[in-house]
Amino acid sequence: MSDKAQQTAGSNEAYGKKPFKRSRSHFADRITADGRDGWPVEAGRYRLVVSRACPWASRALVSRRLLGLEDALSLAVADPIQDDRSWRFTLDKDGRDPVLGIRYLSEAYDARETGYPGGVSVPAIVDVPSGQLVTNDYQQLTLDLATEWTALHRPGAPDLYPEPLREEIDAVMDGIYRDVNNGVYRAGFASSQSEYEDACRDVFRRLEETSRRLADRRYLVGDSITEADIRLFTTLVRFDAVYHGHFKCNRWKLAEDPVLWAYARDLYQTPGFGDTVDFDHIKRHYYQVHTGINPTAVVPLGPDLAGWLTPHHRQDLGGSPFGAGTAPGPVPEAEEVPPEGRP
Ligand SMILES: N[C@@H](CCC(=O)N[C@@H](CS)C(=O)NCC(=O)O)C(=O)O
Repeated sequence: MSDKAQQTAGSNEAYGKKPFKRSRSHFADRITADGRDGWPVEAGRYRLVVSRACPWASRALVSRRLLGLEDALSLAVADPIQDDRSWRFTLDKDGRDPVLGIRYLSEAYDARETGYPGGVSVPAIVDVPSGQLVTNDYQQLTLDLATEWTALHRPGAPDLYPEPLREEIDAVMDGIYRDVNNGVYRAGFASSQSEYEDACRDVFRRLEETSRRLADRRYLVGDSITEADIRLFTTLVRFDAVYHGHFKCNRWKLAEDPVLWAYARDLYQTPGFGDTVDFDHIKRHYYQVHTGINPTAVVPLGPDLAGWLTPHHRQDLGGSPFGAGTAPGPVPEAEEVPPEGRP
């Protein structure tokens, strides 16, 4: 297996002699309003493929809900447990995605580039008419949903990446990406004591700094939800369920930091966030797929999820979740998270 494939994040091969290094997304075409990469924004043309286990894919799930893109950009949810051909559609009837007609996401990668040697990752956007993968660039994907797909946003959609705040949002996201979103992976897949300790320290140093920032402001930047909150949320919501135990980020639990725990609950209870989260998929994926760090593949029973629904009182800090906009409507019936994945 190539170095690149060995170090594909999230795969069971991600730990080895070398330090954990996240690979760059190989397919970085953008779907834009002007179609400059050959992929114009178009209602019904593309399919978003996610795993609800994956934090990077979950960003896209939240953005799509907040922006009301459910009808314009359809959704395929992969089985949280990959096999040796990676992400598969075994949750669907006959093990095939009903729109793309494929059994494995890799088929869309193959349709785009024969013999692509890298890993298959989610999130991915696939062009339905050709069956080709368009992008697996998780960093750009949500920014494009916010800024390029505006013609298809629902009325009242929030501005998740407002121009005047972009510099600050980017700076906040940069530190959170390095030390938190990716930091937990660096800790979890560390192959030496010192690599683990460095990563774990970075995780908690940044979380403590973020907790101080959020003590007297409801959201990370400005007075409303932005892309920065979405990116922090997808790691926080997994923290006690998988990162604390499985990835050994265990200096403290999220539920032990009053500020971050209330912040995460506030977002969880905001339409568009918690209604995309499947704790069952999250736990089974991490504990059963990464058998190098959990050889028995036993999935723990805890933590108790009931706390996610308790009052957070963050509204007392002011701010309004959607700015001048409104909350998204209900989750489409076909996309509801099953009871076993919810508190
Ligand atoms: N596209 C990026 C980030 C997305 C990512 O890491 N997704 C994970 C799931 S959380 C994935 O699909 N990994 C490939 C695998 O597990 O086979 C990458 O290749 O590193």
